[in-house]
Amino acid sequence: MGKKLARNSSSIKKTKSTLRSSKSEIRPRNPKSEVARSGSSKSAIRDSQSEIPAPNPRSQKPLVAIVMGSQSDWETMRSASETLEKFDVAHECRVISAHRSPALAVEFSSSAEAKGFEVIIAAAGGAAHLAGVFAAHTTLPVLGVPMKSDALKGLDSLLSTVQMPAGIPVASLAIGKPGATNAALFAVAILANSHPGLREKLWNFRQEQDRKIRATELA
Ligand code: RP5
Repeated sequence: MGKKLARNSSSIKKTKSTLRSSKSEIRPRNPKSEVARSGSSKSAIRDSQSEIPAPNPRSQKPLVAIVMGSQSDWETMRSASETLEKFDVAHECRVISAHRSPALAVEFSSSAEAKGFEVIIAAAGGAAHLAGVFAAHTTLPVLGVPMKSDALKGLDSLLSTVQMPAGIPVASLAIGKPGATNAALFAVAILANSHPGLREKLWNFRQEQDRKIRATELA
């Protein structure tokens, strides 16, 4: 791994111009202004850290949809949004429930590909059907994030998300924030297949993690 990272480091230097040109393909901008939400007014959203950010209509088309079953999932799923922002990946965040708004879940998932989304991240807790319902209505990759639940600490969400019957796949991540962060990183890895600048950013991210571990000294 060390060798591969070092090799990649030199290739990254060579491809800085590639990175610059690919930025436009992924997205210029204020990432906070590019995510969508459902709920109250824009000013209320700006005033509250707990609210899902409002969309900027002038922004580039989002490539990733982050959907979650409830507003209560946002505190966890914020990590997915923040991770995508680090990679300058345009995304949209929405509350959509497989149970409480089933028609909206079908409507959004069925039209996601036509709208230009390339990856769906779906988070839900308890009897967590959201990722499975989305996967049933689109052939886009669906990454499921099980939310930590009060009753069973997320084991219910994990099993509901991961145990998809053969034929309709959902890629299930870890319970809670680690899963939210990794779902975003996984989305970046998928997008990197068709957006080459992201491959370089992913390697930079890995190298930074590697550097931090090597520099860690225990007191
Ligand atoms: C699921 O039920 C949501 O994804 C959430 O994790 C869980 C609890 O929702 P609230 O009762 O907090 O709205 O649908």
